[in-house]
Amino acid sequence: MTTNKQVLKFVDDSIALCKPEKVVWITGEESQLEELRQEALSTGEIIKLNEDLLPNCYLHLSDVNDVARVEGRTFICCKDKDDAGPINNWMDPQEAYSKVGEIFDGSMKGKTMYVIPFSMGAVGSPFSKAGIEITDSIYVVISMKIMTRIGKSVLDALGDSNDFVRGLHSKATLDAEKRYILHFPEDNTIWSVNSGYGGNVLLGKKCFALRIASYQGKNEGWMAEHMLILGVENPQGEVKYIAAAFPSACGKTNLAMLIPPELYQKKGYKVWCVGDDIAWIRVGKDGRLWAINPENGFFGVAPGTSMKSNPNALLATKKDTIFTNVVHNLDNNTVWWEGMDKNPPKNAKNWKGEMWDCTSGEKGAHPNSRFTAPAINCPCISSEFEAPMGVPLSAIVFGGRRAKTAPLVYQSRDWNGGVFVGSIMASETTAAATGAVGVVRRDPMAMRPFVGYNMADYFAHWINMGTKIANKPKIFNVNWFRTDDEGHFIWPGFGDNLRVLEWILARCEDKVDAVESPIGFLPKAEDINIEGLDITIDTIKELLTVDKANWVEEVKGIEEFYAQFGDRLPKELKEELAKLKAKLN
Ligand code: OXD
Ligand code: MN
Repeated sequence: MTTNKQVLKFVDDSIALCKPEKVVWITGEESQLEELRQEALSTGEIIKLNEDLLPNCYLHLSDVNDVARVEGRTFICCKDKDDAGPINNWMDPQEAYSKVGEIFDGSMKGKTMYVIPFSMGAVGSPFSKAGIEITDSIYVVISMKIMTRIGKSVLDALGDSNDFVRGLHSKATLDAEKRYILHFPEDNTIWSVNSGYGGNVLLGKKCFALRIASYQGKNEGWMAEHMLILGVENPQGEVKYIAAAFPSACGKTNLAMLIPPELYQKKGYKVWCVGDDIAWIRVGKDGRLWAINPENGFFGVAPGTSMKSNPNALLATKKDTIFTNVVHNLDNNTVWWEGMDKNPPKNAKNWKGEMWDCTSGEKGAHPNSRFTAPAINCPCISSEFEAPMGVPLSAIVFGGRRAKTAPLVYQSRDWNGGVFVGSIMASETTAAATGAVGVVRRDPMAMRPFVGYNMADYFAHWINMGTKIANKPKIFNVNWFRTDDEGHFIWPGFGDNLRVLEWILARCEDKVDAVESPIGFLPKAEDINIEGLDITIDTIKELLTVDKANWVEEVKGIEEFYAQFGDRLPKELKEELAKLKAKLN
């Protein structure tokens, strides 16, 4: 399929190591994919769902010990330990190749090796990058078909270039003790073994598009970020784009596919989804930042997705979708999960494949069960989804789950102030889960598990990018999760978040004033539109308060977090922290 010598060498080396019985190059043709689906059906790796209700949809159940990303077994393997930094797990590359090479050795004996050429970003776009994933899993092949662009056209676009990521995956024996997700940023290489879970094995996603790409971006002058991208269309038909970073379980997919409140719909507002998880961002010729979504599909968390919470996501899963670890409704051969509706199926199997009694109190779907759905299925997918140069960003938004500290929205004073805001991002665990409200996990730019190098250098890269952008987007922080004294969310969230985005875009266009606070610019309460909402302006005032005592505590947490980076922390962030402290005094 190619004469690219480096590609051929990578495949030959992988064959020599894994010793498969057979090698199949994935061409991207539907007939080949259909053959593979048939084979996976015959072995039980996937189950065909009701063709009338869920055409071309499949159910896959993973091993019960293999249901999530494994941060503890995820490593950055670069020569110098300091280049991985204090947040990442580090392994010496030689040690990693040798130790994990032993696990790969012969791991595909008697099995077929699939060679998947894939592109992150539209094939041929100057923003895009190619990868080759080698795997022994048909589930990976058919999932990569949804999540990326695959096949011969990728190799044709790559030509003789050596600029591709080498991804090697084997399920091996699924031994959790020997599970490793290794990244060799200096070699453009990813090794993943003993897992079949999407986040560990769909190597285009977290491994390439975030960990390896963040390292490439630092060296090549662009950014790989854990961000959704959405477009807000106003009644005049103008679309402005926002990229937003939130840690897991803070509603990225919901925001990306937001349904405007009725009032806004009537006025003519629309929201378009460009991406729900990853953004690759470059400086355009016009001096603005331009972003693409390098992915081709959504790997979304199923539980909680409903016609109420996110109809666009649910509708995206109605065809051509693979469901993993959800409930199998045996009466009509469809799927179900907690939070889909109030009618759990009576005759059903749970995510472990056991008969499930919906009255037992046990969950039927795994909390991290997923749908893998093509982006083009989404009713609100942006017309610019495939645009080779992406979309221009008006605003960058950071956010987390904070009960008290962060106001509903605030704007940073400038770019470096915005980098500071991103660097101090944090999310709180909930009382229900831990028994203690306010256990803060620092998750800068929502990239804690995904920066492929030293996070201090990642901060420096952000600062440095600021010097290259003539027309900088404005940077904001939002918090949909402020609670009252009884622990109830104050802000309605979901579609009503558009009211906050409206203020953000008005700020970007200098159409609205703001008030100074120690942490940045706050909206005037009357500038957040509450028309049609069941809350008063006093509630908005409450949502916008910045409690000094809370922030003095917050500063202590930031200082502690920053301390681990030592001298590598950019002086600009130390200055921003000093400014904040001064303003709080
Ligand atoms: C994640 C995901 O874990 O997107 O962040 O799956
Ligand atoms: Mn994610």
